[in-house]
Amino acid sequence: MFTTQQTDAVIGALGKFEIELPSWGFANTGTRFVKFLQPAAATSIDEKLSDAGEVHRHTGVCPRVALHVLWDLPNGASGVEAVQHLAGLAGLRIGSIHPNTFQEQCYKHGSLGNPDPAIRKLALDHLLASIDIGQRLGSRDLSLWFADGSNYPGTQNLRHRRQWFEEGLRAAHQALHKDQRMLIEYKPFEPAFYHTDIADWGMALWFAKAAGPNARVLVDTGHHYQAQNIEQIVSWLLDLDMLGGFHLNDRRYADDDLTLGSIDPYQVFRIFHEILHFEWETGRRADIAYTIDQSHNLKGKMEAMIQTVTMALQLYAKAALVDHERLAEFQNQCELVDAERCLQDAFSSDVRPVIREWAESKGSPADPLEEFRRSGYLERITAERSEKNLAIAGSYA
Ligand code: RM4
Ligand code: MN
Ligand code: MN
Repeated sequence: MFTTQQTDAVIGALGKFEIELPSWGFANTGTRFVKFLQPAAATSIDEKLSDAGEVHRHTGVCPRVALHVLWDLPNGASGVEAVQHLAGLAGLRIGSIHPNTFQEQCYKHGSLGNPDPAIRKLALDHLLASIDIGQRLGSRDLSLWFADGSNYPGTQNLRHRRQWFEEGLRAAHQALHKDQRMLIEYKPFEPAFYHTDIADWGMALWFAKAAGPNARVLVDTGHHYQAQNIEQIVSWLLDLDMLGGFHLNDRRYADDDLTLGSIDPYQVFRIFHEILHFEWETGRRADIAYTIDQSHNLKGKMEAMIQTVTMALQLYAKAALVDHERLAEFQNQCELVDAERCLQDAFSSDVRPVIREWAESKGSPADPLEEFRRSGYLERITAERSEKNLAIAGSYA
């Protein structure tokens, strides 16, 4: 049983928690070897938005959807009105906009880091077009991830590529509306296997500082080496006012994009704890965009998304249970065992009953997954879409 104070802490935290759904999480995806087709997968932007709207209807905390420009607006700005209209029908707003400078042949040796100035210009033009699309859609965050890098030692000039990135990001930043932000994501490897131009949080931080005042770092939880202390990166970025957002997922090996909390829920809890402890200590709200970056090919996409949101709420609620005053005191006194128990007691508490009550009090289902299964939505889209989906080629042959 929780005290009133504990219940209030959880409900207060949950009331401010929102999480963006990725449009790409509803479409067919696969591994490097094959695309696994699902009969209910979304085959168009209206189906993606409809599915995201349904997840929001059941969970109540996902009012925004993140878009991938080339996948969702293949004809650029001319698609903006239709997308805005469809999002409205689904009861959603547009969240972060993800440009795409990795899918076209011209980017084989890089985009903003390409030695060819004409290719760098193509990439910058795409960023500028994405900024414009973001403005028209009322989106705040331009979320940048680059596949740039190289596969073999000595084949690229690392310093020149750094300089070209800095130039490109600065130029893009200049085009931002004053309310828009630029989030810079890092990743140590894949698709490049020797060097990646923005390989870690230090490089992302440098570029964000160099780009301009509205640039921040985005932490994808799957983009670190195995033993990296992610919550320390998070607390540094918070302290420096440079943390802009997250791509949430879990992993066992590399960028596996598994369901959040499926492998290491304590890791996610520790990240949320650092954020809530920062907010408690400073009295400031951390302005962070949480986005799910997962695209399931074995689990049902909508069920996996609901499962992820449910897990995020549980881990955030657990983090809200930490007794910050006591923890701060124990830290100052170097009472190690007691300090550690503050975290462990919160982590091991069962927050599900409080979350169920909270959800019902605001008119959301107590059990979103069960309610989704009862709703008949999945059966309906399976019937409507299976023929289209099974006609898609899954192999790379
Ligand atoms: C990358 C990275 C990006 C995502 C792409 C598709 O690994 O996580 O955020 O947009 O994948
Ligand atoms: Mn990501
Ligand atoms: Mn990734």
